[in-house]
Amino acid sequence: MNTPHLPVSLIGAPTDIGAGSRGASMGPEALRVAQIGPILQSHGLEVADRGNLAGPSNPWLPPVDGYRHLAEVTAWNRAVHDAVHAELALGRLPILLGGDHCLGLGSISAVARHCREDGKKLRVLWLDAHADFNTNVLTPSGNLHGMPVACLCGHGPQQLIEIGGQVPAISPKWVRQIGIRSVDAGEKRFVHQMGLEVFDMRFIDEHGMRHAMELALATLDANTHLHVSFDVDFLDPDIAPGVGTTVRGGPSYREAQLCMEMIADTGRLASLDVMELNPALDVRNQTAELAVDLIESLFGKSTLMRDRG
Ligand code: HAR
Ligand code: MN
Ligand code: MN
Ligand code: MN
Repeated sequence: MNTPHLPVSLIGAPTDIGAGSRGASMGPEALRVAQIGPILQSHGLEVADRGNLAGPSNPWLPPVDGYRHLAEVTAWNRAVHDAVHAELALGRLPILLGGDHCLGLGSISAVARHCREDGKKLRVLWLDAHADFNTNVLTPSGNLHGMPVACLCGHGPQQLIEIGGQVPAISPKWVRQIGIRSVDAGEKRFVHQMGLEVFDMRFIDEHGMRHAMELALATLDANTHLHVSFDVDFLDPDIAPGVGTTVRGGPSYREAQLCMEMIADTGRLASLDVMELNPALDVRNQTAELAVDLIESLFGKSTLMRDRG
């Protein structure tokens, strides 16, 4: 560890309420089986596992007005918001163990609220194959895990967009998306219209992960709270098969490590989501183990070459 870190709190959110396939509800336990807590402790971090949040079960119903399970998604996101905000208020670094990515809404709206209270600037890094910027009109599926970024920016159902106490919870200017390679047609127009900064796989192919991350991390200062929302489908499915919506052509193991290492180097990481891990689709928990390996790098486990006094 190069920089001392805030004490960490693990918060499990065992649900697949916003997803198009079942199984992300088992994500928190798979991350624990992969030793997320003890491994972070082995690097000198103080880690408290708060256990799992509770919420409604998945009724597996079709969309209504372009949303699947809106009432249940709202209940889960309120629980996530309250839990994440409580840890931040204690001066701790929350790690949300998903669960599907609809819960990024509750998590980041809590982070945004905390930043307003603390007078901090917020930067959100959204590591994902998908932009998650759909609305009920644009969505091809009705699955709310495809909509959290739009909801955070104020575009979504009232009961979701107001969870953090202010609408919109965040400005699109605070977001950097990395690894994007699957965006629906209407969603793509909306991403451009709202001016989201996207480092898609084409950009990473042409300019490299290093340059993408230099730009995504530019202009951070000592007063910036850095939030990472890590959708495990960010990774190439050859190395990370255990997700519900694989998209080929994602970052390699080394590209993903570099991404995490460059975030660690900023010393600004203050909250984290680990989302969309689906153990029902994994092979011998390898995707959970890979996620934990990358999280170690995110917290500053560095290679020998970089370990300078
Ligand atoms: N864009 C598609 C939709 O809205 C698929 C979204 C999949 N999202 C996630 N999270 N897996 O990134 O249905
Ligand atoms: Mn604080
Ligand atoms: Mn996502
Ligand atoms: Mn995704």
